[in-house]
Amino acid sequence: MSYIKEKFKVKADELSTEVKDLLKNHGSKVIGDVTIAQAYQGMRGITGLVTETSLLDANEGIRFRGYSIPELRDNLPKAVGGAEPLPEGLFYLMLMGELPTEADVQHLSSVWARRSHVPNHVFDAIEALPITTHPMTMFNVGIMALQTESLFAKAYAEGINKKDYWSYMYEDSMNLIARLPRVAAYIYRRKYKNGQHIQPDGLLDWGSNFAHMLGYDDEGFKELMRLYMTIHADHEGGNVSAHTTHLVGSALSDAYQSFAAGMNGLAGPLHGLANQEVIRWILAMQEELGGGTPTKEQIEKYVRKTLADGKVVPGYGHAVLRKTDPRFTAQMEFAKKHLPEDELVKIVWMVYDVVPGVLTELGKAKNPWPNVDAHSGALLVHYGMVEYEFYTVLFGVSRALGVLASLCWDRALGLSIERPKSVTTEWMKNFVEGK
Ligand code: NMX
Ligand code: MLT
Repeated sequence: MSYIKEKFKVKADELSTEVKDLLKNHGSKVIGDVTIAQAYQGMRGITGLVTETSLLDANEGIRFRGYSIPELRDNLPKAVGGAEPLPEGLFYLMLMGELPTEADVQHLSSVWARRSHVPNHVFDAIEALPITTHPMTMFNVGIMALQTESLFAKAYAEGINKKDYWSYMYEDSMNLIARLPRVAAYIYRRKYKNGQHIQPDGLLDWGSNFAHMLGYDDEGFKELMRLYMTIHADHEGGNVSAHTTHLVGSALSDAYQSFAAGMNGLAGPLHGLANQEVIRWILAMQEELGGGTPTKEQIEKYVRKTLADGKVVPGYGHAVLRKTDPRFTAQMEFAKKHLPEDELVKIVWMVYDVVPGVLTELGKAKNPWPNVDAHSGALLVHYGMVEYEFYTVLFGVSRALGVLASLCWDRALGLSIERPKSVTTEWMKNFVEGK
């Protein structure tokens, strides 16, 4: 057993004992009430899930195992000559609950490089789809085709003790994380670069190898990928992709099936697809205005038109956050350092000056501030990745780090199949009338 797996097992056994004690001594303590509004309106604010990897504060934003994004940028190991955290380090932190050493991160880089082989039938499955297929659909077909490799599914079919589920989930999760960049890069090169594929470079770290296979060997893009893969990885357990992965996993579906389910959620425009929508929205605005950089007045007019047309302003608002997303701020800082004169980035910043005021004035959106998706596309366009339909696949590769670390914990803690109670509107009416 690898030393990381052994260490995880020790930590998991410790936490399992604590959870058993919690349940035995305090299992019936009430942690919240549920209102009728919450039942109809997306269960907002209901505390009903346990996710170890990260925790979201409405005003401060995400903390991964207690570390904010600025703290991660300071404290996680970096590539030689680089300034952004290596995503391997974030995965280690989420899995283990403690910061990795440089050696831990190097170990993970080489383990993932060794496990990154993708069987040919996965590429064949992607090739069978029309070239016009959305990259997120190709991504999910690729993930589902990889399911043939699930060690958990094989072991379960042969009959294993439930005490060992975690071990197979761990192996599947590590293999899937190792393979995803290759699948994603294959999709990108197939759809946008005439199928001219680029072989992996096993000596690179996970993020920069991904950049390399996509066809971007520029050091700036590699740094962006490391930052991107780190900040999109997790957003506590209730967001659609994390919750779906956990929910499907609770049925003992394997890592491939559970993650694919989560990715179908990420593909929705109110969730991860918003990052493509932001760039599409800005390009449409530019086109309508005849190109170039719009003025703030023109942006405001376009925002009001978007709202009047019954559409959302992509990249703004959030179900939980009530301030500017620190993931937006991290990307803004990256842009200020690496590409302060970029025209599209400047438009993103002008939009930031305008949209919160308009949304606040209209008073409907509970959070007028930008989320992570408001900035990411402009950075990618700067380095030449203009194919915005692909952006959510990048988000998905990153999100694997958080949701798969969580699935390892779900199995290690032996969490139950998820099955909340539902009621009908008839039931609600009777309840209100005291029947
Ligand atoms: N533009 C226009 N209207 C908005 C926006 C926005 N950006 N954000 C919220 N509203 C509306 C919302 O549609 C709702 O209207 P109605 O009552 O007619 O249904 C009203 O304001 C109240 O919504 P909230 O309670 O503030 O937001 P909710 O928690 O329901 O939804 C989002 C959160 C993120 C889905 C919503 O803010 C939104 O649609 N934003 C734009 C899409 C986006 O950027 N999504 C990405 C989120 C981050 N991610 O990657 O997942
Ligand atoms: C996420 O990263 O998952 C999004 O910000 C959505 C959320 O947290 O609900």
